Amino acid sequence: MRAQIAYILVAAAGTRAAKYSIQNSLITANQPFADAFVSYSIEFSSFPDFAGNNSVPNTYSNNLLNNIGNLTGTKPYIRVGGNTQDYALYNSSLDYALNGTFNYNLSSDYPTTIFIGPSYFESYAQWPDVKFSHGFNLAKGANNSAGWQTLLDTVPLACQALSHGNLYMWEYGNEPDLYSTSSQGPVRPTTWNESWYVSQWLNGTQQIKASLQQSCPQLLANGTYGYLAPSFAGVGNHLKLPATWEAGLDKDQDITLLSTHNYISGANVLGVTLQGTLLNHSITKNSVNAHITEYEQIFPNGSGVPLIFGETNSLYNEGRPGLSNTFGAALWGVDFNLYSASVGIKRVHMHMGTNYRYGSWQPIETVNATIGTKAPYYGNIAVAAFLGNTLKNPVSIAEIPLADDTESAYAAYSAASSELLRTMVINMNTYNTTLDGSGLGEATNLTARTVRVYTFDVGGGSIQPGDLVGVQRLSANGSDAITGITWDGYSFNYELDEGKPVRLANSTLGEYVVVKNDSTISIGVPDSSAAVLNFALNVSALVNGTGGSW
Ligand SMILES: *[C@@H]1O[C@H](CO)[C@@H](O)[C@H](O)[C@H]1NC(C)=O
Ligand SMILES: *[C@@H]1O[C@H](CO)[C@@H](O)[C@H](O)[C@H]1NC(C)=O
Ligand SMILES: *[C@@H]1O[C@H](CO)[C@@H](O)[C@H](O)[C@H]1NC(C)=O
Ligand SMILES: *[C@@H]1O[C@H](CO)[C@@H](O)[C@H](O)[C@H]1NC(C)=O
Ligand SMILES: *[C@@H]1O[C@H](CO)[C@@H](O)[C@H](O)[C@H]1NC(C)=O
Ligand SMILES: *[C@@H]1O[C@H](CO)[C@@H](O)[C@H](O)[C@H]1NC(C)=O
Ligand SMILES: *[C@@H]1O[C@H](CO)[C@@H](O)[C@H](O)[C@H]1NC(C)=O
Ligand SMILES: *[C@@H]1O[C@H](CO)[C@@H](O)[C@H](O)[C@H]1NC(C)=O
Ligand SMILES: *[C@@H]1O[C@H](CO)[C@@H](O)[C@H](O)[C@H]1NC(C)=O
Ligand SMILES: *[C@@H]1O[C@H](CO)[C@@H](O)[C@H](O)[C@H]1NC(C)=O
Ligand SMILES: *[C@@H]1O[C@H](CO)[C@@H](O)[C@H](O)[C@H]1NC(C)=O
Ligand SMILES: CC(=O)N[C@H]1CO[C@H](CO)[C@@H](O)[C@@H]1O
Repeated sequence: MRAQIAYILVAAAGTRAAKYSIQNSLITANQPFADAFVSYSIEFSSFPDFAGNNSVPNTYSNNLLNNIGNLTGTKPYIRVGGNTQDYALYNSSLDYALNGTFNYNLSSDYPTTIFIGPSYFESYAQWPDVKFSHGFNLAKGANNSAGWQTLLDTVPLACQALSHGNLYMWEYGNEPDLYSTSSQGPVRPTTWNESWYVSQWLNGTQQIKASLQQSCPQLLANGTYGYLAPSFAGVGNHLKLPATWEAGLDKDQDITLLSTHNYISGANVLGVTLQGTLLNHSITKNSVNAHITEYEQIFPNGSGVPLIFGETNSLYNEGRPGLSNTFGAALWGVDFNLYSASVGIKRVHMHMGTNYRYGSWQPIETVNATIGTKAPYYGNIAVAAFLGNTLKNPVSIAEIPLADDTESAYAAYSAASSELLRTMVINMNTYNTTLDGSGLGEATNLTARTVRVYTFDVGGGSIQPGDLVGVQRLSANGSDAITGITWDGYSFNYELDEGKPVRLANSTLGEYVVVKNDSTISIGVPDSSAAVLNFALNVSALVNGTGGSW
């Protein structure tokens, strides 16, 4: 699982006295999946909004997925699930996709009483070349006859919808570690424990398999059958992952991916701030590392069922406006995803739903939010571009340790040749440009924006003094910006070309730096922005204006 890379890099902050030296040590790098590291999780009740149906497909969402596919070689895999998968019952007479009823005492963001009709499954046909997991209802499925009947009724519908080479995996139950404690209402008594969960999970998944044998036997062939599980909400809840594994969760050897969920903190937790909570590298590391520590309790050698984040984002309870929807959250997303890759998380599904504050995009117009590409999406694009086309050239990602919590850096190496492909610096010092960081209006008392200079020693490999190295930037006016964000001069806004890439005329084209005689390379990175040194980019094409990085 771990590959050691013999590259030596020295990163020094040119504007400050601190010198980051990791000379004479090996960088530990990890290789994420070559397919779809950048993936999404879509709230079960919002899936029809995101994907559309046979009469009204959501082509805007598809354009945004194509952008990532064009960068990495694989469109994101979509996990359809979340809290609402465990509320959904099937109604064969319903002539539209989903009848959701809100109980504002429980949540104002998603319905907690849900019926789905046959047309719900049309949504799986709207995005070419995308693989999906479908989340079955365990909370009700293993609890009452209507729930069990829903399982029997929907396996044939889901498997037919996912019989076109578009099945990613199955899922049975969302965050069952919280079933007896859920703030949206407990669905199991306090005696709920690991072995009880395992017996219900095994019973239900055995039924799913039996139903597939009846309805879609081809989906039991050649390794297509498997689960992402147990989809626990986090580390240290009422049910524990190691004890669940010990209790025989994988007795049938059908768990293909060990899926766990993560949020850094909560939308309504007191004291949460952009700089103190999200744009803090140690907090991000600790949050991710807890899962690695837990995983190693099950697989001490780090090799076993691969570990993924099946659902994750910044702040649970759907994010907080002014934090989760800002450019700062996009920078957090880059740090979170690349750190995860560097410690062995194989794939990351960023969660979203209609009107969610942390969503990468809003798929339809509602009274609560305008349709459009949101700041976090630009972070997803930056991660995709940093990994590059991993189908053609799989990469290993290493964290380059820096001194401060407000900055981080990563290196991407070719997994095959160990050649250094790209380096990214994320400068997470906040910088406000709106009125008191509100996201609205313009600040009247702008201070100068600090540019920090980072120097890397790139000697010892194929990179030579005099080489031109392409620079790509993730930029916005400030960490509080919620619009006007660009990656490498491109906008993916809905208003411009329905989410397709549009190079802004006023953006810098073809920025590059030159490797110095001492084999170092320096790059200035403004506060609240990220920059990629792309050693694999054809800079002369850019300089001549004959090419673009897209
Ligand atoms: C991106 O990929 C899609 C689907 O493969 C393709 O139709 C589209 O032309 C590509 N767009 C760009 C800008 O490369
Ligand atoms: C099922 O759908 C039909 C048609 O819309 C409706 O009349 C019926 O009340 C629904 N049943 C439930 C349990 O919601
Ligand atoms: C398809 O989507 C449109 C737009 O959301 C909606 O009006 C229509 O009812 C949907 N059709 C079905 C069969 O769900
Ligand atoms: C939608 O669900 C609500 C709540 O269960 C129910 O009262 C209503 O009849 C349902 N509507 C349809 C068309 O099924
Ligand atoms: C919400 O809570 C209020 C106050 O406890 C209660 O009166 C009301 O019936 C609840 N609503 C629902 C839908 O449960
Ligand atoms: C599986 O669960 C269903 C529904 O709760 C139940 O009817 C059935 O007896 C269970 N089967 C086993 C083997 O426990
Ligand atoms: C069903 O849910 C109820 C309410 O939480 C609980 O008391 C009961 O034990 C559950 N039964 C099963 C089989 O999960
Ligand atoms: C969405 O808008 C409706 C209507 O204004 C409002 O009742 C509801 O609380 C809003 N939801 C959220 C999550 O803000
Ligand atoms: C502008 O100055 C005021 C008064 O000193 C201060 O309260 C506010 O936070 C400042 N705004 C920004 C964006 O720095
Ligand atoms: C930016 O604005 C936010 C919200 O008002 C504030 O908490 C933060 O301290 C400000 N940051 C800077 C660097 O001024
Ligand atoms: C660059 O162009 C875009 C799109 O036309 C515009 O929204 C933005 O304000 C411009 N930026 C600057 C710095 O002029
Ligand atoms: C992923 C894969 O190879 N799927 C194939 C499994 O086998 C069936 C038929 O047996 C094929 O249709 C699938 O394409």
